[in-house]
Amino acid sequence: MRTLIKITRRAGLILGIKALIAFIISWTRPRRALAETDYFSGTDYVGKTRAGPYEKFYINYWKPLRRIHAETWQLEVDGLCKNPQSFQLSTLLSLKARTQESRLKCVECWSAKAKWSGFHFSQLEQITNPLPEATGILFHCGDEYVEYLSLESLRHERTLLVHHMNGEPLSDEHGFPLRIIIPGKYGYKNPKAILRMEYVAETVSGTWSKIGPYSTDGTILPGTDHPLELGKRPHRIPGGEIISY
Ligand SMILES: Nc1nc2c(c(=O)[nH]1)N[C@H]1C(S)=C(S)[C@@H](COP(=O)(O)O)O[C@H]1N2
Ligand SMILES: [Mo]
Repeated sequence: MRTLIKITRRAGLILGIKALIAFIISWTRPRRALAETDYFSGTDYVGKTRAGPYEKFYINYWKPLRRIHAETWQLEVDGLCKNPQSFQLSTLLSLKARTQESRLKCVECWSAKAKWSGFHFSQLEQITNPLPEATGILFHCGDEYVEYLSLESLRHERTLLVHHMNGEPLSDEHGFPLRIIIPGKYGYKNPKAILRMEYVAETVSGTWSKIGPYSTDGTILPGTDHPLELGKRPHRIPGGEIISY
């Protein structure tokens, strides 16, 4: 009888220890996952602004953006690809880079020019290897902005994944740590503060083309532009990338 009590006690103790271990694992797991995806500083926001130093290059954020921490941020590339990857900023900064000048043209009339430095999408594509059914990428941004670009437009020679603007790392306002610059398309097709690039099989209407009467494709149309650094004087544009001023 005594040995039986001893045995059940021991079994009880083992069970108790096992339950405790399971509890500790379940408690630490979600916390670890949370730490991995918490890119933000938590309290300090960047909003939409057109005043002061931003008079010559407006800032557009759909929702206030919590500032992104360089140390915890990783670019997630996943979805329909053979080799989903997380990239640290230092890895992206070590990719072969290029600098080009181009004008960012917002569909709401204004435009502004800058020198952008970054790398071509083909370098990420070679590593992540999209599946044949992938047609484009859905960009998920820090302010919950979502935008889609076809693989064809991402492969365009002028498209850049940008980390520097005018020789400085991107400011939080202009999309730190990584944004797209695609000069032939309106600003809304140039997502900023990118967190995740998801290979998808279908064209998706992004945040802006859902809010306003704007095309999903976003190619700049013939019309009138009001460049900020040229006193907003009206300039006729033929459509596509603005190259004449
Ligand atoms: N994450 C994010 N990216 C974004 C936007 C936004 O609201 N959120 N606005 C877009 C629009 S409409 C424009 S015109 C450009 C403006 O870029 P800028 O703020 O660097 O001038 O950012 C684009 N990228
Ligand atoms: Mo815009």
